[in-house]
Amino acid sequence: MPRINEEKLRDALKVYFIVGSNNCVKNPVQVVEEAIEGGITIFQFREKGKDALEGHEKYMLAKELQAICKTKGIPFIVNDDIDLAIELNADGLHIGQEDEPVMNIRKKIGDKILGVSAHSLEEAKIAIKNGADYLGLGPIFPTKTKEDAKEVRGTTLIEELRANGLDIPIVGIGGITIDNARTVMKAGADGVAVITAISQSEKILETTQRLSENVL
Ligand code: TZP
Ligand code: MG
Repeated sequence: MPRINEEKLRDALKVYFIVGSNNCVKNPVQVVEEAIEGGITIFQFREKGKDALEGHEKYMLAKELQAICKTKGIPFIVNDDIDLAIELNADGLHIGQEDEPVMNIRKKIGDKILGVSAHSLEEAKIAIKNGADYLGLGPIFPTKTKEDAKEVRGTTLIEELRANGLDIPIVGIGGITIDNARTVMKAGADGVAVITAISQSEKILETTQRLSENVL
């Protein structure tokens, strides 16, 4: 399979739901099913932090969520865990600046979708040069989900990248909700990545529908 077409990826990134079992109030399988029903366009398995599953349990949940995504045609991306992404033959991998260099990862995963978190114009340029398919920029707004999150930047970095002619697909992340999603899109993002807004919602389906309406 060749690398994903940029325009196809841009479309897929619009409503990017990220979750791990420890972000959910309900059963994560049910959460993901409802989110898909509500209109998410891409999914990331991020089993990380306090109370995260490990080993076989992590693998089994990933496999189950991947199967659900597959039947609904939703790309399944794995956060950080390159071995898991390869073992499951996931659609892609998302890495941060503290992970292995982008160039090495690109060699290991071949044509899978590769997302990279970046926090400056310089990091963005390096990630693009070394094979990133899309960038995650954030935290845009305050978030409680990521303990080691960098300083809140608002939409300034998205704007800076676009002003410098970088047209790589971009998702904003961090504290994004139904109410502020449009601001992120207007700044030049192709999509919004959310954990809490969907996973902690009492009405996941409805929340996801409303979020989609604000970004599509
Ligand atoms: N990276 C930057 S902020 C963040 C990650 C993984 C957490 C996003 O979670 P939430 O709950 O949507 O703010
Ligand atoms: Mg990481």
